[in-house]
Amino acid sequence: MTTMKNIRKACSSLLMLVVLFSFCGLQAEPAQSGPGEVKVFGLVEHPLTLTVESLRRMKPVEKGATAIVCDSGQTKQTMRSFKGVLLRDILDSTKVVMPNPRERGEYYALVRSLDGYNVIFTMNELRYGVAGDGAWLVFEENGKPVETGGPFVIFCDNDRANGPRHVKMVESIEVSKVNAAP
Ligand SMILES: Nc1nc2c(c(=O)[nH]1)N[C@H]1C(S)=C(S)[C@@H](COP(=O)(O)O)O[C@H]1N2
Ligand SMILES: [Mo]
Repeated sequence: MTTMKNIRKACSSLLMLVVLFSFCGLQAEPAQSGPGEVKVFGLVEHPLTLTVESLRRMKPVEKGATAIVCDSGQTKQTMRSFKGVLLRDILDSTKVVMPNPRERGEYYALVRSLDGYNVIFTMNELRYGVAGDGAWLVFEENGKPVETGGPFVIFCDNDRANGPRHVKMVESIEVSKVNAAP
């Protein structure tokens, strides 16, 4: 009888642990990306640690001549080509946890850089707007590893002025939700 009790006790502790760990999966673990890595974390089922190698396996797209233009109108950088993966596809592959679809407009991805130049993209603009087709995590420019602000940059190639949302030295991408008042 006591053994049965013990087994039952052990089972329920194990269950508690499993529940605890599955919740931990949804916690915003600190983004300690190593060099050559971009951590994708936050409100996602499958956090990712992206590298050039893992991005290559995600069917990257190569695009042609592009200029980075500041909102002053000044051209900051030109490239003959770049290669990257859509931010939307990266986020979709992490399975963003969104239990209430009515709150979909409150979710965003915060792109952080090593020097603290950070940019948010909302999940709605990526899923339903033109930024979804233009926001790239770029790992190659002119057929080579990214030189200016590499190894990873994110920018939105169809922004009217694409300098402000051009993030160099990308460190991490955190999926989060605003604290909207009820
Ligand atoms: N990490 C990081 N990315 C950044 C910036 C920055 O200061 N740090 N400046 C932004 C701005 S305002 C523009 S216009 C473009 C080009 O900046 P540049 O003047 O450094 O070439 O990069 C953007 N990305
Ligand atoms: Mo700028």
